[in-house]
Amino acid sequence: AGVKAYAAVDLGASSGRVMVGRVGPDSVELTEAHRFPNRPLRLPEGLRWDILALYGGVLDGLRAAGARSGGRLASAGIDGWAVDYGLLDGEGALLGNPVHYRDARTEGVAEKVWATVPAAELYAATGIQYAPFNTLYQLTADRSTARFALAARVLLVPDLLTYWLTGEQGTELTNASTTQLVDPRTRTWAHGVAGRLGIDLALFAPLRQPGDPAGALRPEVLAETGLRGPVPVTAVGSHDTASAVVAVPATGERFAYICTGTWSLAGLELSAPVLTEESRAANFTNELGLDGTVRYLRNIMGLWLLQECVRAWGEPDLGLLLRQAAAVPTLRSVVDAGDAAFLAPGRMPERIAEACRASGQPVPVTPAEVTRCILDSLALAHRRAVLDAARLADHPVDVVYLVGGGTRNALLCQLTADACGLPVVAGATEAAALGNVLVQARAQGLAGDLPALRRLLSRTQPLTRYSPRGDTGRWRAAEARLAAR
Ligand code: ADP
Ligand code: LRH
Repeated sequence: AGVKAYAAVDLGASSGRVMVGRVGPDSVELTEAHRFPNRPLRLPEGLRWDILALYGGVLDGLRAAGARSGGRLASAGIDGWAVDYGLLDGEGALLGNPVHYRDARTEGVAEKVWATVPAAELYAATGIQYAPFNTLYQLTADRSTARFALAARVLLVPDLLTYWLTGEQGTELTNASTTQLVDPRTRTWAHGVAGRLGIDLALFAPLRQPGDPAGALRPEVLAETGLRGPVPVTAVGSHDTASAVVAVPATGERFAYICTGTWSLAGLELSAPVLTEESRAANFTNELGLDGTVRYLRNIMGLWLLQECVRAWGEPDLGLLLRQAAAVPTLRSVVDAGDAAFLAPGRMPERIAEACRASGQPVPVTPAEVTRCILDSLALAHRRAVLDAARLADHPVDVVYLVGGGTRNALLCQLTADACGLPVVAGATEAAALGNVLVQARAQGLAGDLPALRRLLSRTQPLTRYSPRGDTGRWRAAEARLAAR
């Protein structure tokens, strides 16, 4: 009784998917309606997202979601990767393909920004960790382009797709926080920073909170997807990581989480930002979450390292590769999985080998050895992020929750438990979609604060537990080795 169907669109850097969530007071069921590749394209002008192909995937997915729900959806919501945006002209037409955050155009831009607003002041005002692709730096790089001169609006990628589905424009708060133009204390635009940098905040549509209405599917969209209207669209935590953190099946307060997919986002949920200089030096970010929360976390390069190697090796079977990697001895060599040197695509096995050689460690040669080096390095980076976050925020941690596609990698889950010296609970592989549907369900009347939503998940979702093996001494030593370099 009281069970309704919701469509969650989740756009990851490696694939987009549309999931159907059926949610009631005591049940949550998620099934995949449609998955489509997200294939960035290298054009003469640089690396670009194929945004129209993604929109096509969203429409196909909504049609498939409708087919699974008798043509009736209680609502739909979109989340996706952070920081990137489309520019619209005065008539609302898209000006070119959105630039990919791995594009090289932001090289050297941060230094120019810091000449006007020093990095320390930027952090104190926005709480966002340095990454070359933060929207602030992308907009700064964009400002000298011909298309920017025509731009009347900036829409972050999930907001852009929401606009195409509904005809209504807004800027959802959790993703807005990744622009580095939001003050995490007031949870609204950082006018001071924007003003000093000459960024016109009127380019952004008004802020929306997760749970706010975001319009309804346009008649053309209903016709194309075969859905019966009206279908309201809900602003969810439109940053995929914000939605994934909603779906962490925690039952207490002393937990850390790691969202593992293309990226690993590892940290804590807090009620207030940590804006100290020590926190900045440790490269922790304060992104905004549901219900007034702060996502205090570190961005780690994540399974991107493995994806790029697998691509270079001609897409071998991942299951076999991971079984072979499990047989390689632990911690022979590690690289810094937080290093921005691994951001750009291409030559990944070589770049990892070079990093090992340069630091005087054994050079991994076979795909199994390289894979093991990546997974050990990721587990070590997870350890450092969890322990650093706990220390910097003065927040004890007894358990680490893993969610996202990386939970399908049992070796990574086990190594993370070993490295952290803490029990690991692996939850949903499609955590972002799960958090997305819960926020929609709540907007449609499901009762519950964030802890209650999480308890609902802990009762209804399959969880896998990993206990730490052996002593953490070896991981501590590897951590010290890496820090010494
Ligand atoms: P994103 O949302 O960033 O696109 P996902 O959360 O979907 O990423 O995670 C994708 C990653 O999950 C892949 O790079 C891969 O390493 C891992 N993964 C997916 N399926 C499997 C599997 N069957 N076994 C092991 N790892 C997997
Ligand atoms: C993960 C993610 C992450 C961002 C990165 C650009 O998909 O949204 O939180 O930092 O993409």
